[in-house]
Amino acid sequence: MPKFAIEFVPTDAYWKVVYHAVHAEKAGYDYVWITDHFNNRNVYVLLTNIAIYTDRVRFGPGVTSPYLIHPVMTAQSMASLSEMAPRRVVCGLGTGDKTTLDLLNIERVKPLSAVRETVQLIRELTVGEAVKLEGDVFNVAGARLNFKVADPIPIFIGAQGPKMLSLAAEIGDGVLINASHPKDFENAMEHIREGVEKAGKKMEDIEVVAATAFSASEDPKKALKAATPVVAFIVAGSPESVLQRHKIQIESANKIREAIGKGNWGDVFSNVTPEMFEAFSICGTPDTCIEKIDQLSKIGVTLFITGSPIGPKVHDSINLISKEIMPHFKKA
Ligand code: F42
Repeated sequence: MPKFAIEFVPTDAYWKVVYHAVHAEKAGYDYVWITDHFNNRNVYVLLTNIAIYTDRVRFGPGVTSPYLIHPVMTAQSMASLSEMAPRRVVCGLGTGDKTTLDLLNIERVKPLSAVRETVQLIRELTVGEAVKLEGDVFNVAGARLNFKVADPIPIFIGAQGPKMLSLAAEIGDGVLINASHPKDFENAMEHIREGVEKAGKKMEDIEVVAATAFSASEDPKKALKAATPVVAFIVAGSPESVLQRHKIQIESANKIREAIGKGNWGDVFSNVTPEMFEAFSICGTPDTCIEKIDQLSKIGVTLFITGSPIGPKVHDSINLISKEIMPHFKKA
């Protein structure tokens, strides 16, 4: 029976996102994730407010990049949040979207080493240890926080490539996979199992998290319309191997990429095909969504993120998910 999370991309004013986060807690969600991109609202401003205005839901950055924010600062921020909301914070890490990091000319050098070293720094610093690290990416001569958390903070790692999926399962408490289709999870599970075995863990020791593009509405046309921009950007950012897995023509993806480059949004949206919705989103009526979530949980997904756009109207879709979709899984 999967747990439910909701993910907000803070493109709206912080108070709107916090309002939806409080509503999501009341609606029965188990987690709230806030994405972290330098050009949106600051993730820790959001998370601090969520710590203040909620009292049960677990929450965290999903995901923050060590190339943008040094791991010791993430350790400091997460430990400070944990002091505000003991046993409720979860740290989501990832290498960072290439598209956004390219704007800053930040290259993701040795991404596997960077993530491994970041996890080590955060785990050791937040429990009050003095840390020395001469890594491939990070060098820390001797750092220690002047405070520590009562309980270790779980670390979930965003991963899509095979090696990162395996590493995330090996060293993380959860693997966050940006995908919505069973084919992508069948592919991911092979690498996740490999990482779990390497660490001598069992599959039930980690959360397998589906970070989906999600849009629920009683009116399937409205659900599709809301999901169109998100699917267009996923297609544009998808590697060839993923497009091929879903039999999506590279030419169709390139048409969307070119239209995005020109800012020709009419062309962007008109080039999104039904196969693209099928491959890169879960959208439609509650029954359609239930069927797809069911498929993913049968493959091994244990935590299901209803990601952007969530639906045509966020508030109404949170209510719809809470009343029509979650109960199907809570009673199972
Ligand atoms: N990115 C953001 O910037 N902000 C977000 O809020 C965010 C949310 C999010 C949620 C879920 C999720 O799955 C991803 C999310 N992302 C977000 C994207 C994430 O940050 C990454 O961009 C995304 O996961 C894609 O990266 P990846 O996991 O596939 O890793 C990349 C870097 C990759 O190339 N991985 C390869 C692989 O096989 O896994 C590694 C290739 C490689 O470089 N290997 C070298 C080697 O020699 O093997 C490395 C050697 C070394 O030492 O590192």
